[in-house]
Amino acid sequence: MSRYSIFFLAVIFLFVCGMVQGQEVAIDKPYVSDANTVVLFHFDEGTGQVVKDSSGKGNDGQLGESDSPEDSDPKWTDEAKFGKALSFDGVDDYVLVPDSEGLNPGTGDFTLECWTKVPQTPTDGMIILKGNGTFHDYRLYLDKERHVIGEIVGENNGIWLRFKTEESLSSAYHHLAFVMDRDDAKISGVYVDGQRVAQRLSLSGWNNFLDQKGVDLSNDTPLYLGITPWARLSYNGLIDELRISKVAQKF
Ligand SMILES: [Ca+2]
Ligand SMILES: [Ca+2]
Ligand SMILES: [Ca+2]
Repeated sequence: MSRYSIFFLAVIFLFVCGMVQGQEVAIDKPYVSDANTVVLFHFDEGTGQVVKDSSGKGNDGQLGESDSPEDSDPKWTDEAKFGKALSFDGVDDYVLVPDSEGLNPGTGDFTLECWTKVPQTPTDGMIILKGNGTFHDYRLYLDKERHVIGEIVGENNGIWLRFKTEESLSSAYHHLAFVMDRDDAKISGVYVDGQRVAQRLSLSGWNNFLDQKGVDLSNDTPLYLGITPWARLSYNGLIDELRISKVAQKF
């Protein structure tokens, strides 16, 4: 094999490694869909009952309980990170995305991301959730002190893994991400504005981070944005640019 062939193969190898591990992604502009994107919302419609999935995977969402105007619809707003965004009232607003295979990461890596702006009054609530609270869920949410929490649930609701930031979120627009590299506790965690900030890893039912490896995070519930349906716990804040990817994203 010639030196050039070896060089060429090495370039291909590095390129493929990059694809598998995820390219570094920019957060200072609207997301662009790539091979790892399973759903992508720009929330730029500004009107109507549908949030359009720009990933090409057909995971469109609906405002509130039905496709009619109602109390549970979040409101369109110009107070966006890019273009338009959705405002959730902290009472009953949510977006529902029907279950699809692509929204289940299975045993693989994944990343949940969005931009959000919250009031400085105590607030908590779900931002991104797929699951029913009892098994194989993934979640990104805030607690009452505006700590950001990324969580997965195992075989039952007593088995879970949780990353929780130590700092409260300020009232500016922030980029949040929950990255799960199923093999690596140092890459996994909550990212704020592209930085893996100080946070605590808690486990219940698992003894260490790697115990969750191989657990299939698949369920048949819808994807919910802005609400914990069994508790009717609604998010109080603005959400813009939301993406789920089947890769541990790098920022
Ligand atoms: Ca509706
Ligand atoms: Ca409402
Ligand atoms: Ca937008």
